[in-house]
Amino acid sequence: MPSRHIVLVGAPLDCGKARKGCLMGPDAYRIAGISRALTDLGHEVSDLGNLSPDSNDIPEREGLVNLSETIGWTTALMRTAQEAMQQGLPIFLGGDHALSLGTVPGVAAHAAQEGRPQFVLWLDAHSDFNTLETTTSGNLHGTPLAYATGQSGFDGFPDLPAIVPPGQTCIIGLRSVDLPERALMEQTDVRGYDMRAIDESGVAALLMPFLEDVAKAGGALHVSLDVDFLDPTHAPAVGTTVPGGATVREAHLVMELLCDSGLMTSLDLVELNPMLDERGRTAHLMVDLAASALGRRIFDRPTPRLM
Ligand code: B3U
Ligand code: MN
Ligand code: MN
Repeated sequence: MPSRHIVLVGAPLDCGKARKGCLMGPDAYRIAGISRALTDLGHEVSDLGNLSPDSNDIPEREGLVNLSETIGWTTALMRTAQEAMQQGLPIFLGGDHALSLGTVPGVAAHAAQEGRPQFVLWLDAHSDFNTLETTTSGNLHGTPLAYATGQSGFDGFPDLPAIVPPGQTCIIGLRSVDLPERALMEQTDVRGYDMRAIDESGVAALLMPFLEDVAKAGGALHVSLDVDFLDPTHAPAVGTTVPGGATVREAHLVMELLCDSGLMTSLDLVELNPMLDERGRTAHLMVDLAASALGRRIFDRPTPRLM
């Protein structure tokens, strides 16, 4: 893969749910050696350090967890994501998945300026397709994909600088979806693949048609990797473990195919809770996956045609 300028952006946000610990995520990735892993692959790496949320006077709303702080992170991350896209390929080090309320609209705004369609690959046990109206937990880390695709029900959040059309998103790894978010998803043409689909056809057969669509459209591709995409036996450091997730190899294959495609333009690493880790193994696995997406491999060889 050609050498890239990779911009690390620490976003220690922990407001998207009640259980604390994700704020230590960015430092865990640094200690697990993310910069070194990427410079060893020939990339130039800049670390912008850790961001803080904007302040605002938005009142809290009953039934929603940390609304004001989440909106403060959203506005800060939208701005920073758009700026970081001008410098290179940003990797947003979370932080819980509420981070993507800011990163996805921010990168999409940059793509719109360049006249390119923005695509999003969501690797997650959950669809994160709740709105402020449908969420029963009140946890806003369960909402970013609905927000970024322009669903209604986000009163108080900033107007989107650019909407990602649902048909330009693909979710892989699903095994926990609430009924109202499923109903909302089904009204759209978002592509959602559950674990059964991976079992039946293999992850490559699900991913490749999506990547071909991105390539044909000349699109930008944002990848949002939630730790719980992985099976908790391999990645225990996450608050919401759901058994039956992706294996280490399935996750690496996704990253290797992304690398071969040359299409990825930005990446979120989210939901790592170092308090729940075992000797740093989840942080190291996430760093290894990022390295696979950016060129780490045993042999150089062409991607076989899968269809
Ligand atoms: N859909 C549920 C559960 C959930 C979503 N994302 C995570 N958990 N990590 C909710 O609370 O919205
Ligand atoms: Mn998620
Ligand atoms: Mn999840």
